Formats: sequence, structure tokens, C-alpha cells
Amino acid sequence: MNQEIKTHGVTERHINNSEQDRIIEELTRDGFSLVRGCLLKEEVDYASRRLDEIYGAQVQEFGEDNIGLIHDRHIVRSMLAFDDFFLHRIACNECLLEIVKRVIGNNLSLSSQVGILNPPSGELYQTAWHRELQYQHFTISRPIALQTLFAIEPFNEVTGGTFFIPGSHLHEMFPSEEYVHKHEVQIICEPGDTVIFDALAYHRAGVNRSNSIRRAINNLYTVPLIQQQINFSRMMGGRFADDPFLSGLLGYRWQTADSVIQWRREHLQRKLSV
Ligand SMILES: O=C(O)CCC(=O)C(=O)O
Repeated sequence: MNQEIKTHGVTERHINNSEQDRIIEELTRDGFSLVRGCLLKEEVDYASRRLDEIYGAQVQEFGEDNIGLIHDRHIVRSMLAFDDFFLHRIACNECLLEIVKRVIGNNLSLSSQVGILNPPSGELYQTAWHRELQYQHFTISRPIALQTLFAIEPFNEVTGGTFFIPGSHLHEMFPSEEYVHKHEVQIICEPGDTVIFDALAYHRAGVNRSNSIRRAINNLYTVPLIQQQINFSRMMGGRFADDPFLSGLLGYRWQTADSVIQWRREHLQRKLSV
């Protein structure tokens, strides 16, 4: 039991009434929070196998050399368009989706879903510090984009668990080298655990010094002002278009209208169906 914290002259303070509140407080203050046990062991095993299979098919489709040329080696893209498991159990995971909705609102879109197959001792692009909203040096009073990073293998010092700079989503500039060395924090967690983080928080993959692949899955949720990286609704070919939430998540609802008449028709249809 923690000792009660004494304060002096404090008239406003944050009070958490649930575990979800605690995670949201940490996420908004530090820029990231660890959520334990989002997947069962058999789901972790399934995700691991399917990541390798889908990556194999994507490499075959595009060519190993071409994937290398665009620095996309060891990256699996848009798994949910190939296997509903990645839609229902990963993008819509019940441990995380409620938190995402509470923080950025119900109107949201999935900008990208990516599998990362961090190879042993391999240098991935992601080992360099970055924010997911790349080239952006602004901050914002409320989060507009969140990520969920699922550990499919153990994240630790040897496998190269992800590093974060606490509070970096609240500052426009990337900090100094001294600050980074002093304050970077490595995530240590088990398969099935997930880091939820603000897409403006600086992070990087650690270098994998183990003998095996460190797999992870990264989902980027945004307010629908931000364009999707890959058009999931087109890839889904109409599936889930009638689902009130999934039509937004997959981007059906936020498509740019082709004409004024189409825009008006869509709005009329929505009005009439309420
Ligand atoms: O693999 C990791 O630990 C981090 C991945 C990452 O930085 C990213 O996908 O943007």
C-alpha cells in the first residue's frame, strides 16, 4: 500500500477511479503506458505464425530486392486486410480500443497496421528515434493520434525492447543528446502485453541482440483529419461498410466525395437512416 502523498497549496489534482483512468493519466503525461495481458498465449502464437506467412506472401508479390530498395524489409503491411484476426483481436482489442476512444474520440480511423519482424542484430530503420507523425514539430493540447504496439515476443534488454523519451509528445523539438541518454526508457514486457502511446512521442526500436526475431505489431489510430497510409476500405472491398464503428475505423466514412452531388447524397442517406 502506497503512503498517502502530502501536498501543500494544491487545490486541483488528478484522481483515478479505475485502471483505465490510471493508464490514460500515464499516457497523457508520459506519452506512453504499458497495458498487460491484451492477448492470450494461443493468440500470440497465431499472430506470430500469420505475420510470417503474410510477410512471405508480400515479399513474393513485390520481390525481395524491391522491398530492400524501398527499405521495407522485415515489415508486414495491413495484415487486417488478409486475416480478420488482425481486425478483431488486434485493431479492435477490447483492452485497448476503449482507451483509444476515450482519448481521441469515437470518430477515428486506422491509419496503418504494421507487423515488425525485428531480425537478430539487424539494423532496422525503426532503431532511429522518430515520431509516427513524421516531420511534424508541433504539439497539441489533446492527442490526435495514438498507437498500440503489441509485443509478440518478450521485449527486454537482449531482444531490444522499444525505447521512449517520456513527455516528448509535449515538446516541439527533439531533445539534446545528453537529455536522450539520461532519460530514455526501455519497455520490458511479455508477449501479449501492449504499449499504448501518443503518436507524437519519440520512440525507437532497440537493437535485437538475441538469436531470434522480435516480432511486434503497431497500429496507428488517428482523428479522421489525417489521411490513412493505405486505403483499408478499398482493400476490404465493401466488408464491414455497414458497421457503424468499423465503417469509420476502416475509413469508408471519411472518403473524399467525388462531387458535390455525391457529398450531398451521402449526407442525405445518413440523415434518412437515423
Ligand atoms: O519495433 C519496435 O520496437 C518499435 C517499432 C517502431 O518504432 C515503429 O513501428 O514505428
